[in-house]
Amino acid sequence: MTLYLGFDSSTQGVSAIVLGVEGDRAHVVFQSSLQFDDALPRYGTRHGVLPGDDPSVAVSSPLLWADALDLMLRSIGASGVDLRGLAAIAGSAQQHGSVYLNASARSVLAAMDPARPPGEQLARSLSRPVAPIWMDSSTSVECAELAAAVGGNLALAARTGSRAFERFTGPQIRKFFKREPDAYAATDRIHLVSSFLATLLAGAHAPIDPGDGSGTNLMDLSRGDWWPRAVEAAAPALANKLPAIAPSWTIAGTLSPYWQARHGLPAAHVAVWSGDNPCSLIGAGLVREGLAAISLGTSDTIFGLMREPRVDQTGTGHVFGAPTGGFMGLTCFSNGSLARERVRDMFGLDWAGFSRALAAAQPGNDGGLLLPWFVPEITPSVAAPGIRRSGLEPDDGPANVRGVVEAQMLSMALHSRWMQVAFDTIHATGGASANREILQVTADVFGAEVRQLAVENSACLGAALRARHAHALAEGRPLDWDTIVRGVVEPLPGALRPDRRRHAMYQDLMRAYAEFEARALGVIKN
Ligand code: XUL
Repeated sequence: MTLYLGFDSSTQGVSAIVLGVEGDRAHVVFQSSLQFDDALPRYGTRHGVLPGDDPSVAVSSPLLWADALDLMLRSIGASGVDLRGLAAIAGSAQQHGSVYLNASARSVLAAMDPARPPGEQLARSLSRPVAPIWMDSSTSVECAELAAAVGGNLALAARTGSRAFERFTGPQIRKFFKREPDAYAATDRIHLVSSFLATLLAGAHAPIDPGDGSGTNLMDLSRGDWWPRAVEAAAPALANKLPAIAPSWTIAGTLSPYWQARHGLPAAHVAVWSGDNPCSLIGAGLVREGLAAISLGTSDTIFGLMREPRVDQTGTGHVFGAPTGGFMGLTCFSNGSLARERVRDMFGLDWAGFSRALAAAQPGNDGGLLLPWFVPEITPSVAAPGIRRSGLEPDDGPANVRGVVEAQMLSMALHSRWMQVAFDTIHATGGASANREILQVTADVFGAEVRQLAVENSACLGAALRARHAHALAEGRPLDWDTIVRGVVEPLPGALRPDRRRHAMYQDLMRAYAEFEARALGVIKN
């Protein structure tokens, strides 16, 4: 059996999935996760973040990520999976985070002692002991500076796929250069979390893929390469410090002698790593345009493949490179489960009661609408939260339950229009995707078939599938993406089909919702 290993180094922990392929059949033979705080308490993280005084700052430790990978490899070995058949490894990582290495990294990586864990050996190669991560929001000034230097946020979004965002790597690098110019000058290479971990496995500097490169505000989306104007605006001499950008299926190298000796592993291919969102695209089976995924979790997200790099003119959506080539659109909503829970609790319901209440109200709520902004919203941008109702009684349980679900689906459909993709099929993931009443509203609003996906960690699975894809290509036996996902990413039986009449009704309601939203945002004056 040929094995492919996918890692996912996320905010709070690391996961691994081993895919076994025999003939043309592929299946998961190993799956496990560990939490950074529990597995490596000596780093002192809380939920994967180092404690600090400033709530806008979020940093973690690259050495922790390295040691966690090591622990995970040990636990795969201990599980009895025979890794001698390992052909390739790829990975997924939290996006935007950055790792700062000095010039010693090359020699240190090449001469690591297999008797010792990686973290302590790498420590002297860091020019910055901590890595800012995606939860950091301390760079508003640098965002404004970067946007101004390239002709404004619309110009930045048109070229890189996103307006300037605090968590994106370009503004983060700029802040580091401004605050710690000496440490910046001593930095030889700036990696993303993804390319840092690929570098560690290959024992030599690995490239960044376009999926994660597009999370920096520095990459020219359509060329899949750095945009010199943004790179120059971010910090001096930055072009010399950034790794190359290479297609997602590039083989960065083979597993270094360190890992081979330490865990008894073969000289497997190391494919370039990518961000967790691009990897999820593959792990959710979105390998053609027209398929979208909706993830209903703490926050709700909609994403899908786009052949062309269309950009959200309102500045809330993102375009990332897709691991299949092409692009992916992604829009995130902060009032996801949280908003559903607030309405559930308002009426003293459990989830079964929530479903019954949803079914008890008429689809469309007789034109009644609700804006579900219990906390500040990302899409559309709402800084001062507060729910609003139109034509809905505040004490009518079923109408409010339906109101929040319809608002979320109408908002998702409205704010993903910029992708200009007619979604015919939606794969639903995340906690609330178990609720078929909610998914029926999704199907009716989008006019698309909705299928529940049972995959637990689509980013990690996507990484394992990417390892197989990259390896097949490198061996001169390329496999198309349909073949890669077939039999591994299969939705559960029982798709929810849209009702034509209700879909037409929701098309009208969406216009009313858009107007209600615009009024609340002050875009249309009352
Ligand atoms: C995407 C983002 C998050 C992280 C989480 O822009 O910031 O989804 O990738 O790991």
